[in-house]
Amino acid sequence: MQELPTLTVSMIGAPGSGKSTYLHALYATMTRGVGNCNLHEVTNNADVQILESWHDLGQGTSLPQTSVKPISYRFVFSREMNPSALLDWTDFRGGALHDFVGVDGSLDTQTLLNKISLSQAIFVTLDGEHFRKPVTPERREPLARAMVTHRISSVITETLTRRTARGLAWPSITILITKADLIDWGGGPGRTLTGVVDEVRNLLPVAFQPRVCTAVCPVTVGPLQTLPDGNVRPDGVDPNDVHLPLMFTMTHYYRTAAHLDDQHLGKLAAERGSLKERLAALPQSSRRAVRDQRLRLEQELRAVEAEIGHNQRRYDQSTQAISALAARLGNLRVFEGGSPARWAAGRRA
Ligand SMILES: Nc1nc2c(ncn2[C@@H]2O[C@H](COP(=O)(O)OP(=O)(O)OP(=O)(O)O)[C@@H](O)[C@H]2O)c(=O)[nH]1
Ligand SMILES: [Mg+2]
Repeated sequence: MQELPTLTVSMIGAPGSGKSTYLHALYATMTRGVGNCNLHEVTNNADVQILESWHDLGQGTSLPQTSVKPISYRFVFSREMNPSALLDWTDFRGGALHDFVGVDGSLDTQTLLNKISLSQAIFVTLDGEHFRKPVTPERREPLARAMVTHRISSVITETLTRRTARGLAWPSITILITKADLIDWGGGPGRTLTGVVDEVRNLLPVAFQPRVCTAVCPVTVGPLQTLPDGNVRPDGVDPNDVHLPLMFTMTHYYRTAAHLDDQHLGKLAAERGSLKERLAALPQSSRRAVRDQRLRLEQELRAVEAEIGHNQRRYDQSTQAISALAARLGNLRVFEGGSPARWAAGRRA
């Protein structure tokens, strides 16, 4: 397979908030494809395993709770059947988030923290169950504990600090309101997305601070009703909007890549300008030293022009991907530094 850029994706959220189920629904939806975009697992066995568990969920068998051994996936993201990125996606158990690190701590906690600091994308799952009623100031602290938002905040802060120190771009943050089927989104006494977003802002202010790019998206895998034996009622699977967080993640990824390419193209253009000036300033002489100097400068100029061509092609591909993906952000709310992102505004379906 051609060398693809790798995107590390981490998913964090309280135990039972729906991480594994969401991942299965996303995969099942994206293997069929949405808007010319697809996902597929690099390993055939893993592909079969996810789709079998997904099929079993539809028949009523719950997914097992994630164990202390995290499950890693390698998904290829393709657009118009052209593979464009490799997603290194690890499914951790929610408990790994609030366990301790250190000699007495759990191994998956250490792995989780390292993985997050390498991530270009962080998915946070907040259980929709908690947003059925407004998160009033009296309910906020108990709910923050249930959703582990203090711990999520400190993990995000640590990631941003570590990446700043290493001169790396910040990850996108996608806040999934899972189990959105449990929420009454109707008018009147029902909840509104704007109201829920305001509550999320109070619970996770770190995701709305300057320079952070965050999307909030309600998702549902279907009204999975848990039965007394721990399984779920069959035929409850009916995913909705599960692809949107991935569309946002990829849009943010291409925006970051395009920005870096744009900066690099600026530097290369300046270098080309200076090489051209130096060539023009060479005396019209056939002396060996001048001839050698001209040959050297011409060689450097050709190399810079080749690099400009390569960067420009990559920049054009990123901008094409951005306009195709950003048009599909549907019901997502995207924020940059806490304010609605202009590039994602007015595209709501
Ligand atoms: N109604 C409803 N229930 C859901 C949905 N997604 C997940 N669930 C239920 O939520 C429970 C927990 O789901 P998991 O996906 O195992 O949660 P998790 O975050 O991976 O849990 P840990 O691995 O223990 O951290 C299961 O009983 C699911 O059936 C949804 O969209 N709607
Ligand atoms: Mg899980």
